[in-house]
Amino acid sequence: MSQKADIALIGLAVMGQNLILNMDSKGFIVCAYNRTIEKVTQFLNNEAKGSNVIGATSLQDMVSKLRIPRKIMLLVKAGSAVDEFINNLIPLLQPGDIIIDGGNSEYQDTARRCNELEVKGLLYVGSGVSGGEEGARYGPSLMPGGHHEAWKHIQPIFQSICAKADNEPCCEWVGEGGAGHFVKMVHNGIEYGDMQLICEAYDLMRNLGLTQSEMSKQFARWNSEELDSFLIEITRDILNYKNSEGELLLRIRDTAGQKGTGKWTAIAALQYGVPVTLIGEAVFSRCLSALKNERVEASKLLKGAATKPSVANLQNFLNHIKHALYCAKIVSYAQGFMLMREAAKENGWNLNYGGIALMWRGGCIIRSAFLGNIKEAFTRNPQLSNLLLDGFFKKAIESGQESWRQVVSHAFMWGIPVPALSSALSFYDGYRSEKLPANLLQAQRDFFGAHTYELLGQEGKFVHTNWTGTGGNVSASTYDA
Ligand code: 2AM
Repeated sequence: MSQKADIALIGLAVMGQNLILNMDSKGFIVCAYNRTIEKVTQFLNNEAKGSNVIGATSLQDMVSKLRIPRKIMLLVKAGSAVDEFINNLIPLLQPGDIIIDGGNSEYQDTARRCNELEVKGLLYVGSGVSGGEEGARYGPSLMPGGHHEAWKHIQPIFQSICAKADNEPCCEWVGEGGAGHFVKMVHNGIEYGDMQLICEAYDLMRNLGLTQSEMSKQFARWNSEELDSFLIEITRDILNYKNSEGELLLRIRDTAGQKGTGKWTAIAALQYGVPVTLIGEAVFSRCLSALKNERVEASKLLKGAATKPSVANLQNFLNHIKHALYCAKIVSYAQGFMLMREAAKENGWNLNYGGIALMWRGGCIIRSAFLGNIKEAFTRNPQLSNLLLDGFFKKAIESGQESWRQVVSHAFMWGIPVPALSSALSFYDGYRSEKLPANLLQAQRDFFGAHTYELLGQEGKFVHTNWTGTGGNVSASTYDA
């Protein structure tokens, strides 16, 4: 009888194949399976040729080839395919066996599956996997959550195959239920935000007349400073990329889709009531970009600003753009962590925020030096309520905010859209405001709908005023006009 496999992996699309090869290269024996069985043979005869990977011809065959407790990882399309596999696996498994979903599942689905499998005595893990094809093969960022009992069984595999940053694994246990997939969702939302910020910086620079090669040089410089990150690095290379027809970027259509986890992050932000404005703007910017035909028509009809983009000292302004990008990025991450904190409170997750920063520090799309700074902030103060209050980031915004304000106000005067840079600045100004105009809002609500308001110094006591003298004195507690 040949050696039993350490883990099975179902789903031989690009992520699944690369994760298998990664596990194999770390000395684990992996059993590969796929709905379309021919793909197993194809994989064994090609990509996995010469490896220790074994194949399975059916789920029964796969289950029989696994060590106990069995560990089965799904990398199939999120949604019903995951439920189908789980349902087919249940009768084949024993209590204590572990099913892991490494796809981009919605965190509520993961929480539900955890509950369903718990009843059957099975352990369930929903794990975020980030880093794309390359990450999956050589070291992804992994964000596992679900039944904690499963962690000790999968930890050796997960922490061996994941990326390492500063010699530490970019994979830690995240929390109960859907916590792992929630954190992955926020990661993707932050990725949307980072990309939008970079696009806005690019838009400003091209409007100021910089060539692609000049912009590439700027990104190269920023990549050697505090903005050092994978997304800045690839932007540098994209701007430099030429094929036989010249610069490729110039010929790419300016429309983007937004159907994935970025949108879910914005939805979660609204559901939890957390002002994650930058990611929201990043999603909406994609929606606006998709209205290409309407924009083309509108561009012929609607006039913009009278002032043409130009600056007296270009080098100075480019430096302002860098600071604006950096300050807005701090706000975006602060907002993302605010969302995780609120979700943790509501779902009873004990999230380790420094650990999350470390998981994102390497392997994934948002990997950056900046996440090292966030990790350090949470090491300095594990109870840190908001990143903006950490000494390092507070100082960074103090030194960059004049530049940030210059950039946003110039962009407005020039008529260049900077929704992420500007909404982040408005958030910053709102967050640091002792007084916001919501007193007027409360008065308006009470005026037209008798919704009541609180008086300063009498918090918790709700009163109603008959503002016009003609309405009644009765307040409305349920009516929402
Ligand atoms: P396939 O090769 O048989 O299509 C990514 O699409 C992966 O998810 C592939 O391994 C694919 O299997 C699998 N997949 C997609 N939809 C599925 C479904 N409804 N049931 C099972 N596997 C599915």
